[in-house]
Amino acid sequence: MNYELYYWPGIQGRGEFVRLALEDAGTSYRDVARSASGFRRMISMMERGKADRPFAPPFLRAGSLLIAQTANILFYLGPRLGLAPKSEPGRLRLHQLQLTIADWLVEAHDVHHPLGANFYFEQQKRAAKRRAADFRKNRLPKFLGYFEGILRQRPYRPFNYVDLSLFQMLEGLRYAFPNAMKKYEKKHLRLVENHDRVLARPGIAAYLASDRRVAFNRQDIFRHYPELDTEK
Ligand SMILES: N[C@@H](CCC(=O)N[C@@H](CS)C(=O)NCC(=O)O)C(=O)O
Repeated sequence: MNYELYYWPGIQGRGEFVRLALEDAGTSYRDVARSASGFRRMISMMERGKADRPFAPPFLRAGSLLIAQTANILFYLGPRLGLAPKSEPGRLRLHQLQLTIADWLVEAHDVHHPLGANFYFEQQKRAAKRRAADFRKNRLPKFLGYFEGILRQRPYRPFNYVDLSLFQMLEGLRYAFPNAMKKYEKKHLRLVENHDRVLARPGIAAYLASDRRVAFNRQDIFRHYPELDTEK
């Protein structure tokens, strides 16, 4: 299958959750919008007046299928890449976890843009500080604790795309909230262990060392603003 991934160039964003699955499996794919002509194609695919046009990237072209929504793309790719069970209960279970990760990701984003994505960070800094304090104190440990518990209950489960996404969540959270994460990681050792296990996978190690892995930056979903990672 010739997979074509469509996602904004210059950031990891939600595209990264799909990229990690493709890279881990060693599947060849094209990151279409990283070329100027591919970028224009991505925009035109969203603008066309077709009922099945995607609302937003990432989306994946797989033969005649055009699949949008990160969790939906992984639901499709999982069994094909050997990163999900083939049984319906197993697939639904993973999909449920992936959708919970999607919720978590939105909250991590909304810390720096609590009023809305169309306002600059500087225009919503005060609200962002309040939101960040609540995120660090309540929401972050709640999500971490939930997934720590999941990993603890099923230590010998087959490796899957949720493990890759949890790796990415830790990567992003460590970048955005280094102080908070330093504290929390001590209590969430299964998540740290999962992160290290993913790092050691050959496909992922090769990907992270390549120029295909874009560095985190302040255009991305995870952003580091020191004032959002401090008690004061
Ligand atoms: N729930 C969707 C969200 C897609 C999404 O919000 N994509 C962002 C980039 S990461 C975007 O381009 N949004 C444009 C918009 O919302 O107008 C998913 O998980 O794929």
